[in-house]
Amino acid sequence: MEISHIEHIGIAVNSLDEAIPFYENILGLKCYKREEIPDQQVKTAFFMVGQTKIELLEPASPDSPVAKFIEKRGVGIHHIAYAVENVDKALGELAEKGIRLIDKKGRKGAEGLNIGFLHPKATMGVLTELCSK
Ligand code: CMX
Repeated sequence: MEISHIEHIGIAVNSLDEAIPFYENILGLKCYKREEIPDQQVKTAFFMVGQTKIELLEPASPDSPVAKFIEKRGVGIHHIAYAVENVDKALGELAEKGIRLIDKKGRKGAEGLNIGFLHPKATMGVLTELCSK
């Protein structure tokens, strides 16, 4: 598996409407897209920083994994996503190495990317995502 760059950093927030003005007016970044991902119960907002994105995540329902995360740990960095050539292949290689995975196969994430999560227990507590186009 070869990682080319950090594709995005996911940050859990209570409200996109409240968080976006900080990123735009204080950090000077531009929110280029908002997207809801119904099967993961999150609403997202994206900012480009070089070749890496900041992805704000607002829970779309009280049962959302992001709502559970905020309840347990508060708002803040939720996950780091690395870009790879082929998520399914990378997940297969990790499974062969005995790494605990959340997703055995890629699924559809934001921006039409194929994504898969590694279990935070296998990654020293950092929820880690792999993505490919
Ligand atoms: N960082 C670190 N640890 C985390 C974590 C996070 N973001 N989220 C959960 N955990 C920990 C939990 O605290 C829990 O630990 P304990 O067993 O010690 O209590 C453990 O991981 C399992 O968590 P869980 O919520 O009980 O497990 P689930 O299998 O239900 O969910 C997870 C796992 C991480 C995939 C889910 O909580 C999640 O966050 N899904 C991702 C949602 C998301 O971000 N979607 C948007 C993606 C869009 C995109 O990037 O394209």
